[in-house]
Amino acid sequence: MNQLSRRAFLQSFGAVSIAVAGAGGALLTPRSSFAQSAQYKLKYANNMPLSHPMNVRAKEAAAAISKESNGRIDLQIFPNSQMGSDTDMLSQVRSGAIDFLTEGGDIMSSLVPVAGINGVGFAFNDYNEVWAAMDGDLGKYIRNAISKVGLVAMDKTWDNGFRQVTSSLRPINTPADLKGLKIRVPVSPLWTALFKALGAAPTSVNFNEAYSAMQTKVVDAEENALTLIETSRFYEVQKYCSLTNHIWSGFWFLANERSWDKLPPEMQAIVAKHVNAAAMNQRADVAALDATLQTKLKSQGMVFNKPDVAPFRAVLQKAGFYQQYRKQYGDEAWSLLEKYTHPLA
Ligand code: X2X
Repeated sequence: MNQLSRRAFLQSFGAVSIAVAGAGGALLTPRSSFAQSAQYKLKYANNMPLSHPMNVRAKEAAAAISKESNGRIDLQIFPNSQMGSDTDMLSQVRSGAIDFLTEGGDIMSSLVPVAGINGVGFAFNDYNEVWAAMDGDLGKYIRNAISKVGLVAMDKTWDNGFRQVTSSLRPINTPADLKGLKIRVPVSPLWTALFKALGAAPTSVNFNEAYSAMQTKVVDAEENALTLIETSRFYEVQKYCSLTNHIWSGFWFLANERSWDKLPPEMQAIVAKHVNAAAMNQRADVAALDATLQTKLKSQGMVFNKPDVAPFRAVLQKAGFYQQYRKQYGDEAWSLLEKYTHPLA
């Protein structure tokens, strides 16, 4: 089923259709014996394939939530962009058509500019810096900004991972290798600006169309974390993987504020507890996969290289990229970022 007809199908048949329309045909939502009588039926959508740790852990959370609420809450999962593109789903969670969405700060930044700040190139050196920032004052600042647009962000950010550049044409060793490279980036002004500053030719494509953009050679490259490159089978349409770690990205677990407020406090507590616990497990899954997936991706034909990132940083500095974004995000947000990283601008 193509994307459009699948969406129309889902819209007319609702959550039940997950059993037949889910990628790979798997029945994702745990249909507990309570589900029929659930008082709170909550739709949670995401863009990741079924096998991604996000869906594995969300499924566990849904089961735990159902159990602890004695069947009063049924968290129905719509994975794999079944509800539409990233930008569509963001509109849907705002309107209340869906109750929960996990979405990247890159996509969120059209609505909440500062949510894009984790995408400043070569900011985070490692996961220690990332989680200190996102579980600390930077995350708090972003969650507060998110709360101003009618959305509630759960406390724990989910992991997408450190992003690497893949290409069907050539490995990226130096900034010169990026020159004119047609690279798919998420729909995010910051991502586009970053790759433009590095000399590439970025095109914004929503995630649900990224694979076909590569397959049809609309683009020759993309950038994502290894977990996603593997679970989304990008290795089928990309040959080289250059370990640039240029951006760390994560997912905000968002609730529509009205849907959230409809839940009594004790039900909110159950949802938050299990969703945040799932986030912590999902982080561990992604970190473990990140450490092992190179071997698997090599056996699937990918060729790896690890460039020195100093020349890439230097190009960005020279282009005034960091100064520009410092101005854009403001000194307060910027200093919260730099509190956890090295000085950037
Ligand atoms: O669209 C992507 O590449 C993704 C899923 O990694 C995000 O940044 C939201």
